[in-house]
Amino acid sequence: MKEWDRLITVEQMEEATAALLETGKKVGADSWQQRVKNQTPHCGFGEAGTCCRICSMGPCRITPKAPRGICGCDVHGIVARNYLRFTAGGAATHSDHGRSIAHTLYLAKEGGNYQVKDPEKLKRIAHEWGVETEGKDIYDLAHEIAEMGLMEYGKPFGTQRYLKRAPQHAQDLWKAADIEPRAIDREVSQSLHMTHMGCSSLPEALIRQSLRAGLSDGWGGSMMGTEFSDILFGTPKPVDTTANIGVMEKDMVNIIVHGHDPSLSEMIVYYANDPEMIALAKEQGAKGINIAGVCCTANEVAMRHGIPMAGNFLQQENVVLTGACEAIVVDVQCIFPALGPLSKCFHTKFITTSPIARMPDSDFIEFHEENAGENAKAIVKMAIENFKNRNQDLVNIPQLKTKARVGYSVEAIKKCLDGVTNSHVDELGTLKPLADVVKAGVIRGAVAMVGCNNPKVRPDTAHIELMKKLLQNDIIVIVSGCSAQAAAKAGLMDPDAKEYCGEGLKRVCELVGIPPVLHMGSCVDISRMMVLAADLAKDWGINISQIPLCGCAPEWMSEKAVSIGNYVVATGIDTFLGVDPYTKGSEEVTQLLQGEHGIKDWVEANYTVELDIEKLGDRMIETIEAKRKALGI
Ligand code: MSK
Repeated sequence: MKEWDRLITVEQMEEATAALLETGKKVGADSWQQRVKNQTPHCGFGEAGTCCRICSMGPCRITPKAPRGICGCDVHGIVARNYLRFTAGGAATHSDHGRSIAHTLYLAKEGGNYQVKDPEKLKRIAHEWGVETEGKDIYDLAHEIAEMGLMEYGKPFGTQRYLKRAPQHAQDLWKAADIEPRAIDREVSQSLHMTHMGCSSLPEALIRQSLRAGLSDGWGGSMMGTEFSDILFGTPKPVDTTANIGVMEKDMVNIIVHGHDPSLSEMIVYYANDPEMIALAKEQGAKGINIAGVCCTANEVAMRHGIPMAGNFLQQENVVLTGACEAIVVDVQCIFPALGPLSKCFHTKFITTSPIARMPDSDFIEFHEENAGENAKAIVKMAIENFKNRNQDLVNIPQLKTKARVGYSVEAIKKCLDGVTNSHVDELGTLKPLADVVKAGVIRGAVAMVGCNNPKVRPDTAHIELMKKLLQNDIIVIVSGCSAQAAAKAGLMDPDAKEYCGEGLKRVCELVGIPPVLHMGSCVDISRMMVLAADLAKDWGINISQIPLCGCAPEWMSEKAVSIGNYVVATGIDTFLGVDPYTKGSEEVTQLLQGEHGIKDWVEANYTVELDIEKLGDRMIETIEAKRKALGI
């Protein structure tokens, strides 16, 4: 086994961050590292999920001396209600992102700001939804499908259309457990209703609704976001890019795109390539324009355009601290309000664009589908004109940069497999060759690693160390969100990283020409992983819960991650968390989520929460091996 000699280590990244924080000190900047200190220790009631502030009689905090809130709700009801509200926040957020993409698709037109880039995918979805495509103008079809997608949010009857993509067995389980998601907004709304004062306090009912709200996200809103983004901006295919803070360019205008919705970032990328804008940048003394991404926007633009990935969640302040960021342009989700005051310590323009994410100390340029081109151009121009305001004394770009191959949509994975085995069955391909190598034990299984950074975990360590451990054990890793960027920043998405794998996985990587960590996109793209698991189960002829596959979020922090966890588990995939979801205050809720006879009885999967990362990895490997044994392989 090779040493991990070519990887960028967490220590190197920390060293770079320390140097950047020194620059920050010079200009009086605040930092998340300092704010964590200010906020520690955290409130024990909050951490255990045992504080209730849903009505104004409290807040009520549960202790042995005060075992019930003023309304009489016990600790289990309080913890379960908090958990459902956590889920609802995440489901609403992802799904609203999906809704906004559906609106963009509805407004797509020939020659307009937004156009249909993948008409084949549009037609496939139309067929899936029983819509006639023959002789229809592609934009008429796009509008029809977009409207049908939008109706999924509020339809009065029926369940989510995409559920039919799951194997029949999963659909039957959802029906039997009464967790089939209906209209997306209804599940979010019902979750808030159930948790209102004087409604549900029965943990089992609240956890059931948590799974249903999660499913409305993963097999509803998020899937809509992913599929419609592919129609509009192209279905990702493998593309080479670079990652880590060293992708910032000293002599260029650096524009950072951050957030989630590709409707914004796609336009910024387009105008940054405009010859008129490049000429303007040169006039201002720059060598050109460099766009780089942070958080999930980085994933979106990397996998469609090979745009470099500057970093993940806890690296967002670092890009400003380089002193070389002309503008950080954001849309929604995971944006630190701290960027406002921080940008004021430098020449950086902090540009907010969405009425959903308004922040102090920012320049607000509202972005609509109708004015997207005009506004993107104005933003790029603003960044270029800001180049001259850079204080060269503050510029420090740590030279950390890796190579990464990204863009493994389900379609791309099937295509890669098809290229090797010639097993082409139809235009959608098959995952049978993947099932075969798992059956043969060449690959032992797979882990879908997702989620954020969280200062409760040494940033990126859990992602990177777990990935290394899994690869050495011939377990392939599929990633999305900030986990994907942790891998890219370290160098694990470089096809050469196959050298670090066990012999079996290394052979597969060589044969198929893939890196051992496969980039599947942003947070909403975890829906791609659900489709992958569903298709693999169908092609293999087993249930999803039987596949040697785990979900893992070792450094998660957001409400969206809880919603994701719920739909991954509800899909039949055992899920491993490195951060507790504020449920440890209730033995009953802990048993429901993590025990042998809670959600496991409904959906054949459950959670494991393990804060020791080494043990978390061991537990995943044990689970994968146990599933193999149960299959007799
Ligand atoms: S951006 S939700 S910090 S993965 Fe999707 Fe990263 Fe987590 Fe946000």
